[in-house]
Amino acid sequence: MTQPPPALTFSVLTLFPELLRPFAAEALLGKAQARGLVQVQLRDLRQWSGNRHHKVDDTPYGGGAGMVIRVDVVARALDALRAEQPVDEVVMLTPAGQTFRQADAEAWAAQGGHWVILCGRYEGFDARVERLVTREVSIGDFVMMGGEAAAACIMEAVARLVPGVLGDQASHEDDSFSSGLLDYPEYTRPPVWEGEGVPEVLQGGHHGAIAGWRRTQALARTLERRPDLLPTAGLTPQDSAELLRLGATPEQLTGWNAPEPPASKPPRRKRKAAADPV
Ligand code: JD8
Repeated sequence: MTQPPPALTFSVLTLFPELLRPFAAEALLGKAQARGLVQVQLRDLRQWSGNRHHKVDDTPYGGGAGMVIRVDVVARALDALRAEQPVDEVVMLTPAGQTFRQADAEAWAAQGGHWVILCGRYEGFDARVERLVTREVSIGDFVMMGGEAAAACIMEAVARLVPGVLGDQASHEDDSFSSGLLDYPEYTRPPVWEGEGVPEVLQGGHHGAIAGWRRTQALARTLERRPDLLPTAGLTPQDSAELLRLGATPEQLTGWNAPEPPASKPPRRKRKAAADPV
């Protein structure tokens, strides 16, 4: 029997493939690859340096600290990957990118195909690399030393949503951020620990009562910790009534007074086709 190709392939271009090797091999990603659902290829950018010293960076024009990764090196690497296998998306990881969210993980997993992820180091890439990519992504408003840790986060978030990767498909329907709310609290044995018991309702086996308690807990925790999520959480009229009872203001449910969320439609670049010669 011939196997279908993986639904999703990540080719990670990095100066430190060994940083990501154990991550790609372990747990979720390892199993998904073993089952042929997802593929992770780690590719050393130095392979395309074009010089015997494997040097891929140079000093910044205009001066300043640090080094910048050369655009010609990245272009050669992408050409080589394309010659092996058609590429659908090229993602540059950068603190200046659009923030990666659960909605993006869902969209990338549904789209599938071959995704190249560019991980920079040092001061990042020559600005002209922007012409070679379809997306620029950040994982959040904090500064890291390079893109590898961000690539690990993104690959894990996307791979678990590829059909068949998670054993229980229902289990990501109640994920926080998919439901739009934070998760309700979970408990396991022992039933009492250091004087703190497990809520009685969870030990009663009344499934309706348990579902109602969990929804209330998810609403209360979201109101307490992440009220910014409420306006887009897809609240039912019953949820809204419950939140008002929990002390939410009507403004917190509609967000009319909240700061603007970041733009949800990022500029999305597809590589421009070469102009036809006349
Ligand atoms: C890629 C180089 C380091 C970038 C000076 C120190 C993502 N959420 C995120 N935070 N940081 C990154 C990230 C940082 C990177 C590179 C991603 C490549 N650096 C830099 C510019 C300024 N430093 C990130 N995704």
